[in-house]
Amino acid sequence: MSAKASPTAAVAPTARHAQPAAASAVAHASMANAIRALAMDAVEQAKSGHPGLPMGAADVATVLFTRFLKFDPADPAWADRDRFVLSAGHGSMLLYALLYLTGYKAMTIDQIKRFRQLGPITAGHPEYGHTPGIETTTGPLGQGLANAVGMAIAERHLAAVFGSYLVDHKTYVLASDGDLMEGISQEAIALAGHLKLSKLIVLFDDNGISIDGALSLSDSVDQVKRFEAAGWTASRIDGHDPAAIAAALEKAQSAERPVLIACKTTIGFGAPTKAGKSSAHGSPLGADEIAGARKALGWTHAPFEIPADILSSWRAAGQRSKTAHADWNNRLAALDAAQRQEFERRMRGDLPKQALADAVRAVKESLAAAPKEIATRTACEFALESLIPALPEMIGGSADLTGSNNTRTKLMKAMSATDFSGRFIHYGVREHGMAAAMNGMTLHGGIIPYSGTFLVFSDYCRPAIRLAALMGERVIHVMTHDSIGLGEDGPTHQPVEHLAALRAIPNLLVFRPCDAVETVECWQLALDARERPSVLALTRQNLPQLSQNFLGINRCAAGAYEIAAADGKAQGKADVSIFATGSEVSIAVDAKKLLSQRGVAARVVSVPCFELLLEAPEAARHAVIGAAPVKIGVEAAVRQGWDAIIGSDGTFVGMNSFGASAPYKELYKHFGVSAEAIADAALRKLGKT
Ligand SMILES: Cc1ncc(C[n+]2csc(CCOP(=O)(O)OP(=O)(O)O)c2C)c(N)n1
Repeated sequence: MSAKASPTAAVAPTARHAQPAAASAVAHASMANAIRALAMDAVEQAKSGHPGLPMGAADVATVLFTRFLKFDPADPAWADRDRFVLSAGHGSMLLYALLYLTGYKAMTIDQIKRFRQLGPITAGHPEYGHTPGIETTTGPLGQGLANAVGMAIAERHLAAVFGSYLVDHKTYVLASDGDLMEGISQEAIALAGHLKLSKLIVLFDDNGISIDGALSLSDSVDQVKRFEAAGWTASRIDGHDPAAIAAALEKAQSAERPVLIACKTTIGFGAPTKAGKSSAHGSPLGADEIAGARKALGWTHAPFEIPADILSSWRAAGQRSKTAHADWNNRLAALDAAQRQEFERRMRGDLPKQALADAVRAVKESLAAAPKEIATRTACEFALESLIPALPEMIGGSADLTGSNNTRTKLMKAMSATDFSGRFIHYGVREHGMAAAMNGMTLHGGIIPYSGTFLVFSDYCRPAIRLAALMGERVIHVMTHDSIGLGEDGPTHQPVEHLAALRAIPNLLVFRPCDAVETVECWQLALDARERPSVLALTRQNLPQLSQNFLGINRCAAGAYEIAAADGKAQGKADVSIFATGSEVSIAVDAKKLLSQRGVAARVVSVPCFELLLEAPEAARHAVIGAAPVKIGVEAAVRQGWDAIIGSDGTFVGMNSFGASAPYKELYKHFGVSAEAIADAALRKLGKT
């Protein structure tokens, strides 16, 4: 136990910005010990979990939740609540205990007793959407911190748009050594420092212990200096001294930069032999150790029993922001109806349906009137020119590839530390931090973020994309230079396995449009997918516009559709079905012509989205896949995943090695992704060569 720690220390007098502590005589230590007891007892009962962090961070959390955090357990979705992110998600019992103690209805003592079992809302790591009051799913270290940066950006942007009258809250993070060791943390803190996100406050659980033992085994970073170097205000305090915690939080309330408070704590605080050791990190303490901890903490109560006076003090803390919430409701109600409805619409995540439909229609009409032979990345910019004014909630960006990704339209202003109303974020070369910040923006609400990078760098942000899919979040990643078609940059920049790898993530939509019309249709589908993230894989090279007539319907919605019918054959009677995506669809159409010259009737199916096709009802799926004796898949990428469409006996024309550096037309020839190769493969299969 820390020398300065005192299990009976009382809360310091209320400071200037802090809201009053619960009106009770219960000492701070008893309230913090309630967290410790619940954590050690729940982990013991589950025979699994992490008691060390909740026991160590209990003092910090108690001061934050009883005196600073603006929240209302009766309305976990209150738009202007402070956000609290437990980035060190393995310490989930800290958060579950806080939710129970402060009175979130769904978090009953029974849920705590069934920690980590199948069914209850107390999963191993906190999950967004699974448990009311959980702001984000954490587990992979560093993600929560980067999510919080996105939440803080969202707050600043919405405050700039709607006024601090309506949007004025803080984002608090509890981060551990592991969070700060992960590379993503550097991207996140650099971006936050650059943007001077002054309402972001990180409480670092500075316990010097990780799983392998003392942090000194692997780390010697001075975190205070590191954060200061990134433009933060940083300080070090005793994380078991409630007065010091309150004073630091108090100071943070009026900071002009993001704030790091490194709170020196003892992991497993109170445990007689395991405190301060990695043995307290991630396993039950055991009956003897728990008995010893109860003694040291002066906690005489039975497991899961919180004495009425302590519980009622905690519940009172949960009521602290009632007035602030009621005042905010009144301010919202006093707004003029149009502004209120717009704010509420955005926070619900509803699209402006008519405006979106009109924007998509305008793009499609324009493309029908004057077809464009352009790259799909350019088509994306063309679509965005209409979408951005129609959907004010869209915030774009790029990881330092703005000119290549075409994600910034001419009218978009960049967001900066002095002007948060801008709708384009220069994320810097920080793909992982970008994707995680985007998750945070969506979780905050009121924003639909989209990004830009090269498809090959999806590897650099995959963990955040996976979490967006797990959480069911609408974030849209524009990923250009989507194949060997990028040409001379060579194999390091040419994605080959990335489409397959992204398609393997459940709940993610991977779009690969074949022309300008499909590009705007895919954008529409990505925006409509309220609970799914999307990737738009777009080309660097120009492509012909295959659909030249205006069609009101969105053909990509089916995931696949026949873009060129077999000559002279009834539907479903083709000799060959060629399935292709993106830039390979026009190549497939050329192959169909070659086959026609040889008397072979081939049809071409464009497959802009595997997931939508494979999720379609069986009859619809069978209708579009058809029963041609020869099925060929064409994609300048690996075959993995294609068997679901062409069958294991199907023929695949694509890549089975990395790319090479050359002008893209030569590369297509070199790797055999060509109309001739497709036609030859079909003829061979038909026995016609
Ligand atoms: C990306 C990632 N890598 C590894 C882990 C597994 N893991 C969980 S906690 C932890 C480190 C624990 O040290 P610290 O973050 O200081 O937490 P504390 O011991 O203080 O609870 C690790 C490696 C993880 N959750 N996420």
